[in-house]
Amino acid sequence: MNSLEHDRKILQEAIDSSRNVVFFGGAGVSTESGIPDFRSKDGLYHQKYAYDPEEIISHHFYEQNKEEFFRFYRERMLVLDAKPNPCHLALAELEKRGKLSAIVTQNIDGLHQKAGSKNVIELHGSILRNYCEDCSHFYDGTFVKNCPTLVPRCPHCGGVIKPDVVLYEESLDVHVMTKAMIAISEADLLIVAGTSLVVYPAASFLNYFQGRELILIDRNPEKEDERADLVLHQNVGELFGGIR
Ligand code: CNA
Repeated sequence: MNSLEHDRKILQEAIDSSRNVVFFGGAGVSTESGIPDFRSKDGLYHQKYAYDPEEIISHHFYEQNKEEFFRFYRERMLVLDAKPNPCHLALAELEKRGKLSAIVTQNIDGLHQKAGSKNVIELHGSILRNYCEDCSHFYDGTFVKNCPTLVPRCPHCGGVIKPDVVLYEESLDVHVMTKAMIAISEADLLIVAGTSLVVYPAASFLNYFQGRELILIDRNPEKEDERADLVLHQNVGELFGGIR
């Protein structure tokens, strides 16, 4: 048995012996769907860009430099054609079987819902939802993608259409945070995958876990966390292929 099969067997056993699994994920969950993460070698933070990407996706930059914000957002973040990978699909199946109660995600790509998951708690919002800043009219991701102007404008009132994505310096929705805390605090198995756990307050939600086992999955062989009972260094999509 190779190390991938070995780790998959351990993960399957942990899932089988749990009654309430919660999955806490980050950008690494979608890299195998072709969406780059932030901090890996080939992530967005290491690609050359006119401004530091971490600054571009901050509230003050959005307010002061909408054209540059939307240039970056459209080129690098507004990905609408990606497909769920085996991790997204296996999690949807686990939910259907009543094993998994919630996915808490930092991702904004909507891939868990595309895979069929229902209880997806999106800490940082979604590129699929967009609102006019003036009249609050709702627009989907395709509308923004196809908008003829670089800065998307509301056809009703001319206001700027802002993605429903939490930028740096912005607060998380209190209702969403509460749901995440409750889900994590009620889990007996928490699977944390594909996240560098450096974005707060999202990363701090792991502190609400009081269950039996915390498993950390990351492809980076150096990634560890003292809270984890078990660390699996695998590609999360590959690892979840075959999990049921
Ligand atoms: P991050 O800081 O880029 O960390 C990603 C982590 O995932 C790293 O530890 C990688 O080693 C690991 N990783 C990458 N690919 C895999 C893989 N295939 N299998 C296992 N591990 C892998 O991203 P975080 O999620 O920690 O940071 C939070 C930010 C990233 C949130 O605000 C997101 O909105 C934002 N983000 C989201 C997306 C998306 O929605 N798909 C994409 C890029 C960034």
